[in-house]
Amino acid sequence: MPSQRALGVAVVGTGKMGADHVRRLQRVVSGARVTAVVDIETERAKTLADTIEGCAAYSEPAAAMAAENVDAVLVASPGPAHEAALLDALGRDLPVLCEKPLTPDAAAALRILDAEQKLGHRRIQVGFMRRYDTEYMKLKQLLDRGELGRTLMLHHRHRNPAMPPWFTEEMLINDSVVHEMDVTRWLLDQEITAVTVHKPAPSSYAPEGMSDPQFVLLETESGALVDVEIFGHCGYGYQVQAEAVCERGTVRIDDEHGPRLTADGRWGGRVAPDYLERFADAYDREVQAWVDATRRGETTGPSVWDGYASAAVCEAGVRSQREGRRVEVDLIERPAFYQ
Ligand code: ISE
Repeated sequence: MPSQRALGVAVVGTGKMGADHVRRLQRVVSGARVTAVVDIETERAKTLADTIEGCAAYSEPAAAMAAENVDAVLVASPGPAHEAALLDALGRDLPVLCEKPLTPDAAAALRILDAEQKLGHRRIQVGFMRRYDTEYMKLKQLLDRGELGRTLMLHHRHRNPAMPPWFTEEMLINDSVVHEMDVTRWLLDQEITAVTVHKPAPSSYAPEGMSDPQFVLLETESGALVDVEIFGHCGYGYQVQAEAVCERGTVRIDDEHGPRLTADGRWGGRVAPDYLERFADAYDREVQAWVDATRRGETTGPSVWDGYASAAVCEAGVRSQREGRRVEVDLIERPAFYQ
């Protein structure tokens, strides 16, 4: 692929996340332009394509990938649609940035893992954007330096103001806690071995059929314990916090994202309304890193192995959520290809 010209990207899925990535590719990131948008909602795709010069609308990912001006694919459709699009892209040896979750279940993730290995080189980066967030990156650097000794525990809090109407109880694990699963594996550089989901008496604002909030306990290979509070309907804003408890100190990342105002005998700041705002910089950095690596002919960042491993942890989490007991994670041995 010529590295001089801008990377032509097909964005698959034009919902909240896909539309934000289209804006980012067009206006924020350098070295790329959106040449195709894909959605089964054809009118929505067409309306978006019409705002971008040289961009065409498609209803099928495969048709967009066959277009001459498409060099790479950004997959931002709902999780169940990922597998087919990823297999199409691998079939054409096209570089992909795939939003999380890679796939909603581990069996589908394994099929992608096999297909990429058969291709013989990495082509897929998984969109775990927290790895590109400044605060998480600093936390990782601190833990990696080792001055604080081993990490014994991680405490995570993950609060959303409200979930969309189609959001299910399983998605609290597959769509939300999947971030903490990936971040835990990345920060501690080890796999998660077991999951236990506890459900406190639900908030009276929890929708029908969803116990909200939930408390998820992860165990890791080295015996570290990791808790995650996931709250889908906290009402007041989007808040993500983490604390590492190490042998010689603790490290916390939390709410210092904007100016702190002091007036009228009070101090305080603003809580972001959603993840697009809270993690805007992380998304920008993630997509820029993907475009840059792709133009160099490389694939970097979270791999299909990371996507598969977190899908396997999610599967254990959803079982624990249903059965109310501790569930061990069923993980294949890591292939040498992903070492
Ligand atoms: C959403 O899909 C995301 O990926 C957000 O990052 C996460 O915080 C939120 O809980 C999910 O619903």
